[in-house]
Amino acid sequence: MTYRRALDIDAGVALVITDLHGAWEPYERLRDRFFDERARGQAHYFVVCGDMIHAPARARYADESLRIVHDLMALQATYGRDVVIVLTGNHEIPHIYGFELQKEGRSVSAGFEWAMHEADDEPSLPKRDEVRAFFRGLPFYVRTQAGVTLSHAGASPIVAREGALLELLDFDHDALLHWANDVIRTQYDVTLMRTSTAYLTLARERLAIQGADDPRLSELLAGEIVSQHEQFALLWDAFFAANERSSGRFAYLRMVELFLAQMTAFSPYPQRVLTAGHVPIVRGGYQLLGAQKLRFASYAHASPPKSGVYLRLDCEQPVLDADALVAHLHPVF
Ligand SMILES: [Mn+2]
Repeated sequence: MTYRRALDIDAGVALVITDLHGAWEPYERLRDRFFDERARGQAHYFVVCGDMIHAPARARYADESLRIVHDLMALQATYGRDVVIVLTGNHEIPHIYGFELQKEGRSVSAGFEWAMHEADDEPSLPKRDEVRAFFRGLPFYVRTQAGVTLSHAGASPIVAREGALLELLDFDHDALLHWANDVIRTQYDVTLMRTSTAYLTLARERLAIQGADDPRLSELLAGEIVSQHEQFALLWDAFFAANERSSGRFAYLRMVELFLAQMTAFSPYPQRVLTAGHVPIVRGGYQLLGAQKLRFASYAHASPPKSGVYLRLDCEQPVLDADALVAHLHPVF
């Protein structure tokens, strides 16, 4: 199967939000605002720029990650994937592959795996397999005639590698998972997994795998194997790098410039400005990085959270620099 990981929008207004990390209240507010505006013909696209899930360790709100995901899946089924647009964030990726994401020695991803396990017993809710398929199918970028590219994590070191962006633009999660499963089938002894207490314990803790007879038994191993593949390294660099915190400010601004130039080469319209969330903490809800990059935070990464903003983007009118987007940021609360 081939995927187009970049969507192109040539006209209409997009309401763009990012990094809700399981916070239901701002999600519901923004969703309802979009549908109000849509009913009046004032907005046409709801764009969720990834990291819908995983409340941070010291969050002052309940983690309703799976509820948000289920809601977005239902909205896409009703309105279409080209109206309710959801981009991949790095926090969604562990659940595609079955690896554990940790922060400060604590698992960030296990809670969501267990929530999916519990929802599997609830007939009215989407099953784990459907949630994983939803994540696998998500695009990575939206490009607009305005010249603004919407992303989760912004530019990354991949711009230094010849052909890497093109590879990312039709990235195939399924192929990578098939490869891992082939490796398991041909090189591993399944009975070892069944009889290893250490394996079963980890599989349970991290992925809610329910014992030796669980059909998902090999998923923990698959996640380990996938992480050794060079394609996975590309995904990791594109989604997990922390912008100027990883690379330094000067190098990062150069990456933004290269990223937009490379994207322009594969895009129907020149791309001049990049928006992203991903990196906390964003005082007052937004931050300009040079002339071409706008970082914003709708809730979880904003400091204070209630200073979070969303972007109301006219996808057609040319935007010449990141500063011009500031007038189109609006408070969530
Ligand atoms: Mn992120």
